[in-house]
Amino acid sequence: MRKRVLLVSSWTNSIKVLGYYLSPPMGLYRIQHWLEKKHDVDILDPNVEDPIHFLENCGFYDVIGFSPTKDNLHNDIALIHYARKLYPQTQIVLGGSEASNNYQMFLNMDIVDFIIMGEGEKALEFFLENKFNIHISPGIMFKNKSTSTFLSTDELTWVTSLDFGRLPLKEYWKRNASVTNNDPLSTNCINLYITNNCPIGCKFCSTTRPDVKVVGINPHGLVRMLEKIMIQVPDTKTIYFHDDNACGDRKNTIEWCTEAIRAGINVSYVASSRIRHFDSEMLDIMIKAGFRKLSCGIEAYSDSLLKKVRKAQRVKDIDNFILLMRDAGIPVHINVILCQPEAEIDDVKRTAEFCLRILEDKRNTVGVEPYIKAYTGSWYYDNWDLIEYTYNTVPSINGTKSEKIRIPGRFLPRDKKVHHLLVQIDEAYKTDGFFIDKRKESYLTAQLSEKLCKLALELIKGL
Ligand code: B12
Repeated sequence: MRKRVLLVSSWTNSIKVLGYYLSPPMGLYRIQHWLEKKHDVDILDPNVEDPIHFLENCGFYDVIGFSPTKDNLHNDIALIHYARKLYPQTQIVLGGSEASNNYQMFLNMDIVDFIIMGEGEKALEFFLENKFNIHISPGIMFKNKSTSTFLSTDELTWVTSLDFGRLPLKEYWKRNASVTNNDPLSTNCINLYITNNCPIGCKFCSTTRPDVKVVGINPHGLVRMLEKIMIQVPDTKTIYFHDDNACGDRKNTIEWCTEAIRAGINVSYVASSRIRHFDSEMLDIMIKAGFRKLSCGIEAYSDSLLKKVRKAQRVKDIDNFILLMRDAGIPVHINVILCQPEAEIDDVKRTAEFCLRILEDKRNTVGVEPYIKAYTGSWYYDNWDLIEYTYNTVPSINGTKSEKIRIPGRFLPRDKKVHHLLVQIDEAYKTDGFFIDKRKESYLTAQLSEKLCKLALELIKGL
């Protein structure tokens, strides 16, 4: 029987976060696309449409699925309460990274009927068709991020090729441009995700799955999809592959880039991938296809810290990568985290100095986080004792319950000096005019990086 389903993305509800919020919820659009033939699925994106007004006027849905994120948990929970109040007969389900990893909290709050873990396409389809069978006694906990609902290469290829004309891209592009000052590679940019699963196992990551293989879209299918994007959304200037391992399959990357060159697709590409995925022959073809920047997680410029954090790369790999990119003439975006839980002061110093060297080439950008944000599902969340929590208030919507919820904020460093440095950086964020002004409005992490690295190095001198 056809069911009416509403999928709701995470509700930022803060002008300050719009800079981060650069993309429509591609995961939910993917599920909609997957279920289209069998069910009527609508998407509510609270960041472009007033969710309260929508819920009050949308009528009954058989199932409402929420996709909460940690940063917006208070708003997401408020909407869940309100949906429950308006439609007590509707089944409320949760999915996505936060729900899959923080399931215990949601179950304890007793606000949802089911939590659907992992990739949502097949799992939600089974759920809607009652192809699940739970006969367990009360009190039994059941956690199964089953790999049987993972998509295969062909399925991933099909489901990613959405009707792109349906996405509210123009609205996101407008906001994006105002935060990035029309930076060419962020203007009219579509974020895509062409692989799933990351097996690396970094201790700070909440989505890594060391037990599963990466599945990627097939090269021919990817080129057909790019052609489709350029027809459906002809203003597109850049396609940003946001994967952890977008170029991890060398053969596939060379194959699709070669085919895209032949097809004459006129768009720029940016991709995030590991620093060890590239070589000069591959880069040559990628650049000819239209790659204009590569983005990699460096995390720390220190072998001992990289080892501790289980990042499968060393300083020598980082140096090789930077040289390779310089020779190829392609700029990079790199991400690092300064005051990591297991960092010593020398690790922070080397990392900050490294960032400033990278920034000497003005085309490069660096995202510097002062600390590791705490997400459930990561190794640190399960194993680190120094976690700082914050409290947020779930707002009441037309009489629904308002309550305080405890959110994991960040992992604190063990080393006394690194901890002290972090406290001083916190202080500078509150007192230094540059940081105050920037953080007043929507901004990108990369816009603070140079100043933050210089500040850290200055403060380290005084420790
Ligand atoms: C691409 C990406 C972005 C892009 C685009 C985000 C977007 N709006 O789509 C950009 C760069 C903009 C971005 C920004 C941020 N991101 Co981000 N991002 C990702 C990344 C790498 C991939 C997400 C993605 O597109 N996956 C592909 C799609 C198809 O999958 P999906 O969205 O997960 O959806 C699938 C399943 O999760 C599931 N599902 C999802 N929702 C639901 C709901 C239901 C009902 C069901 C049944 C299933 C289901 O089914 C979907 C289809 O299979 C993930 C990490 C990862 N590897 O997943 C982090 C991730 C989602 N981001 C994260 C964070 C923290 C952020 C930022 C806050 C970072 C920051 N600056 O501080 C911002 C804020 C974004 C926001 N306000 O929501 C965290 C969220 C953690 C959490 N527990 O809340 C993640 C998990 C990374 C991490 N481990 O820390 N991000």
